[in-house]
Amino acid sequence: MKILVTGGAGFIGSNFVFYMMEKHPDYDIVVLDKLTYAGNLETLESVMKNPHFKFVKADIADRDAVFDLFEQEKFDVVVNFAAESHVDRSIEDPGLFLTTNILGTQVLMDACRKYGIGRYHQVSTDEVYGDLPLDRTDLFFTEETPIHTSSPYSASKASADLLVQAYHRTFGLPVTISRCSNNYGPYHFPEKLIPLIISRALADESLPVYGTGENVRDWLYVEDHCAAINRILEDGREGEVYNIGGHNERTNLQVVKTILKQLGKPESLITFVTDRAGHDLRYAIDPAKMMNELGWQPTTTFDEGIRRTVEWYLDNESWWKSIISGDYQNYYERMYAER
Ligand code: NAD
Ligand code: TDX
Repeated sequence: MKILVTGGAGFIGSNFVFYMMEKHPDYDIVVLDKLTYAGNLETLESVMKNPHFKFVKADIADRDAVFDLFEQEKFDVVVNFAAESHVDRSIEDPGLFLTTNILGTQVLMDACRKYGIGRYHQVSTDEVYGDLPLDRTDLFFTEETPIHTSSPYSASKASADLLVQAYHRTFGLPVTISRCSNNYGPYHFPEKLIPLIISRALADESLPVYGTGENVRDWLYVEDHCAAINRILEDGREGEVYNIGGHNERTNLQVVKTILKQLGKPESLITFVTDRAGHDLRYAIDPAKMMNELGWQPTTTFDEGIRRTVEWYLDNESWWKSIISGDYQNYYERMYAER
């Protein structure tokens, strides 16, 4: 079995590589990653020398590079994590989100059509469903909830999902799509809420909370997301969408206060700042299909997951400090300049 993991130098992609290499040590895994600001090759250092692992630096929207790789490697499965993933950046500059998230997806699927594939899996997000009201805690996103996007990021992810479904219907491409809630855990880039709060609190810096901090996110420990994708690859039905989430809803303020408590830092660090434009109020996933059809269950509670995550950031200061200082961006040149 040979799997192409795009975006494997990012947060969830790298955790997926580690999960799969442990679960299926005989699988061959090729990571294709452009190493944007969000990709960090140091994250993959522990698997770099494994004979079942290979890293390729390329852009999923670069048709020639992608087609060359498919011709050489003959993949059985593609899992597409590669994306511009930060909502705030999509508000600053939407263009790159459209190129990578939509056109990049098209290039990968065109390569699958030309060279053949057992399964193309698109890693999507619950943000394609828009948001739910704060005062209707009885409502959840199901796979039938209409697409209704808020940010350029979510619009680009939803566009890609529609294209994936069109390639299934029109060309018979064997696809699956997963839509997961907010992930957290090791190797999360420190621009996102949880790692941003941990790293800034450790430096006794102010903690920016958007608006009133009452917006709700549904948090899932990253390893549970990886396990769910593995189950979809094993037994998921072609053409289907699977929602992934673990019923761990928290307001942003609750999340920030939980982290401060664990770190023994004062709540006076919290600073309310101007709200995000178009800020989604509440995300909440109904994961019944994953559970009933594929027998998947999340295994990490929020309390346990956040404890492990904070510990990981305490134990791996060099990883996130080199990101904050910008040093990690020279890593590829340092490692590969002579090769
Ligand atoms: P991330 O930003 O940490 O990583 C993205 C990776 O993709 C990086 O390694 C980056 O270098 C790479 N990349 C970006 N553009 C590329 C391109 N044009 N060609 C090749 N590689 C490129 O993102 P993440 O949080 O790990 O998210 C991974 C996927 O999961 C994304 O598709 C995202 O939409 C989805 N998702 C994320 C979450 C979450 O909470 N983080 C939740 C649900 C779904
Ligand atoms: O400084 C901050 N202060 C703040 O209050 C940041 C960075 C965020 N927030 C709020 C905005 C959100 O309500 O915290 C919440 C979480 O924000 P992000 O970490 O930026 O995540 P979110 O916008 O919810 O999107 C994430 O989950 C879905 C990922 O980044 C997406 O890639 C994924 O699809």
